Amino acid sequence: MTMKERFQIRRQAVTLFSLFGKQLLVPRLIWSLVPITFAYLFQSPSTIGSPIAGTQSGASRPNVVFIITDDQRWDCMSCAGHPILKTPNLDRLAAEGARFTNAFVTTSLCSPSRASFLSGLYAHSHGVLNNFTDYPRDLPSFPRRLHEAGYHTAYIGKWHMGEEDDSPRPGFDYWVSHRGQGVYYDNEFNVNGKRQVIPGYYTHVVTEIAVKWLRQARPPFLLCLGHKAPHTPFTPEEKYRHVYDHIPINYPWSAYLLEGKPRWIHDRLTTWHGIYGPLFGFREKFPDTSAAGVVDFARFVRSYLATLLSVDDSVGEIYATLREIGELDNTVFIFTSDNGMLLGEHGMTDKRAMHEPSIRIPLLVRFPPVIKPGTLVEEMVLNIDVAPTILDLCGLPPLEGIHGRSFLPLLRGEPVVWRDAWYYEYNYERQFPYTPNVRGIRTKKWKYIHYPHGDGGPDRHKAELYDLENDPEELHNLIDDPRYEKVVAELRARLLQLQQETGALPDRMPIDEGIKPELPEEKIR
Ligand SMILES: [Ca+2]
Repeated sequence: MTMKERFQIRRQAVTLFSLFGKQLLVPRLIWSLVPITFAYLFQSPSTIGSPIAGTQSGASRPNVVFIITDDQRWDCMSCAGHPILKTPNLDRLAAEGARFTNAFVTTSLCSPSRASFLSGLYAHSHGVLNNFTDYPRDLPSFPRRLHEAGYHTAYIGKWHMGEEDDSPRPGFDYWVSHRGQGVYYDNEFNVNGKRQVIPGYYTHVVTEIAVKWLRQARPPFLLCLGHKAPHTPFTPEEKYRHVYDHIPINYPWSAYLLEGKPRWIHDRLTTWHGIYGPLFGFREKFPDTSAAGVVDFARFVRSYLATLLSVDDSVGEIYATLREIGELDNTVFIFTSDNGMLLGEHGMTDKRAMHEPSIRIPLLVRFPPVIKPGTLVEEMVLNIDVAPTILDLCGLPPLEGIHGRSFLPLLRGEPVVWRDAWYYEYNYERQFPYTPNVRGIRTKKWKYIHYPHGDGGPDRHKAELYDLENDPEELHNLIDDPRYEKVVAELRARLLQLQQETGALPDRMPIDEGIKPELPEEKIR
């Protein structure tokens, strides 16, 4: 029996079981026997009597490699058409698997998004609403579900939920991570409970640890690999430090076209998160609104891009290791990022806002038994969909009561009715007073964003409306145009409906204390 056939049998068994057993609480032992029983029922006559490889040990389930970068834009891969970057290893994943052209995060901020990836829940439900809150110890996650099903599990690299705690988290047999953001060189890691500084460049250090772990991992295994790159302060490794020095880089056009935009976007220009501000340390004298100041901005962008070359090398090493240990095609290989990054669009740096470069993420999935090479998925998928998809691919029961949805049918290329709208949320942070509270809805054609004050009263910032089909760069805010009143009313009603459906009401959020020029504390930058 081929891998693909075995996979289909398990899928059928699980689907059938879920029809009858969805509402039942089934002890884990019984659950583990059900797929075996159904698998026998669904075997072709020629295979009945021969053992199904690994059904008792779970060894026939696919492995999972989940690689997550930090702040990588959706277009920062050559397969996504980036004009400068060359990422042959990411391109190979896309060529041999699926690339999602419309993948988004429901909150464009590190910790809330990471918790959504793990749990399948919106931030208002998992409770990780800022970068200082840890993932709740009692909240189910896809790694824990895999661990409970017998997977050998590892978390290696940036975790970044909870600023102070680096101790091993539940659900992982092997743990190598650290507090907060970490540093690019000679980072201190907590290795299974013991702190040690590991010399070298972060991307390579975590890759080397991951490669070692993979060589001794017992299938089925789950490797979560969290990169620091390309997060600020962008620090390329030495060999790539000057690779883009010759590339001319300017402020994007949209930075000059702020007419019609809400006032807070103008106010942000000279802050920590604006193009005329300190650029995360790349500009010494600020604010600098002069044309000559673009020199600092160009260094900033080049450094960001160059950190991704090491990430691409890392993906190549993980790929080669999987092939070397004979597990490449039996591994669900996922590559993504926790959020995007504005590189000057609308005068913004950073993420948090609901504009496209912030909320879009790269998403690649390679798994030959299910996915045809070169698959392109255009439907709108979200970070909350990843956990249910992984469990679905592994033939495991879904996490209960989550918001995300398995996109396995999209990977298979099956016709399926998919979401046509989704809800976005971000809460104002006193530590980073450069973005208001954000609530919004995105459909294929429209995006409506508004900025509640947080006291339940009327909004104090202008809202935004974009026709994404005709204005994908979000240059023309249509909110003041009376021709779109009906569209806005419909989008507002749909937004409320989505909030109701995801349990986001009553909608609690901090009070917006305004956009401020002050810099964030050094240790949380
Ligand atoms: Ca991030």
